[in-house]
Amino acid sequence: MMKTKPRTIFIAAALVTVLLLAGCGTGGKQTAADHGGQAEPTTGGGHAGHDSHASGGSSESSAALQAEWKLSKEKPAAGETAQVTVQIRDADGKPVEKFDVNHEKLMHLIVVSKDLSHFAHLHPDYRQNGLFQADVPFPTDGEYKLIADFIPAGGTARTETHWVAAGSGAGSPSALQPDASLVKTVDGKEVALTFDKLKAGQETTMTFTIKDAQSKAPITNLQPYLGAVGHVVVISGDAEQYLHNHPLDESAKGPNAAFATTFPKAGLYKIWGQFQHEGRVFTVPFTINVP
Ligand SMILES: [Cu+2]
Repeated sequence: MMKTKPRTIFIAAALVTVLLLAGCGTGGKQTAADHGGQAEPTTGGGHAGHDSHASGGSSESSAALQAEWKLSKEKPAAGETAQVTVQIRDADGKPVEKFDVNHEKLMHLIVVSKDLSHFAHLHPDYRQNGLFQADVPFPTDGEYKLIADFIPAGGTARTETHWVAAGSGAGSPSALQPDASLVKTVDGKEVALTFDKLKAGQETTMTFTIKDAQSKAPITNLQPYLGAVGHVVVISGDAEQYLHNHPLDESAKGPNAAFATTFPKAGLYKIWGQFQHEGRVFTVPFTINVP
C-alpha cells in the first residue's frame, strides 16, 4: 500500500503532462506543424512552464522580423474601405517569401476598433515577396488595431500589429462591460460559454455549447471552419493583448467546442467565437472579467 500512492501520483502527473501536450498540439497536421515542437514566443502559454498565451503587440515580437504597413489612404474616412498591405521582411530587410499554412491560411488579419465594438477576421491575399494585401473596412470614426497573425516558413507563430485612425480618429469611449449572461443568441443559435476555471495566469478550458435557438436542440453537425471546429479570438479590454487559442478537439462537431487559453492578467477581455453551420459562419461575442 505504501508504494501505490507515490505511483498513483506519478501516473497522475504523467497524465496531466500528456493532456497538456495534447491540448496544445491537438488533432491536426496543421497544429503539429504550427507548433513544431518548439517554444513559441507569442503563443507559448500552456506548454510546460510558460504562463502566457498572449502577445502584447509588435513590441513583443523579436527583432528578427519587420512588418511594414501601408494603406491606400493614410487616413480612411469613416465608412471607407482601405486597401492595406503588409510587407514582411527579415532582420536584414529582405522579404520573407515563404509562410506556413496555419488554419488553412497564410495570414489571418484581425481588425478591431479600440473600444472592441467592431471586429473583423480577414484573410489577406498573398502577393509574393512577403507582401500581403487586404481590403479593410473602417465603419466609423475612431482608432482601429490591425493584428496580422502568421508563421514564417519553419518558424514560430508571429503577431504584428498596426493602429489606424479613421475619420476624426476619435471613437466613442470604451463602454466594455462584462456580460451579465454568458448565453447569447446569434443567427438562430443559442451559444453558452463556460470555463472550467477563470483565473489570470492559469490555463483554462473555455467551452462553447451551441443549440438551435428555437428548438433548443443541441447542434451536432457544426462544419469545420478554418480546419477546426471553430476559431476563437480573445483580446484584452485595452486592446493590447491578443490571445491564441487551441481547440482541444479540432474535429468536434458540437454541441460543445472547447478551447484552451490563458488570460495573462486580471481584467476585461472580449472573446469572439466563430463557427460554421450549414454553410454559414456566425460570430458570437462575449465580454468577461477575469479575476
Ligand atoms: Cu483567419
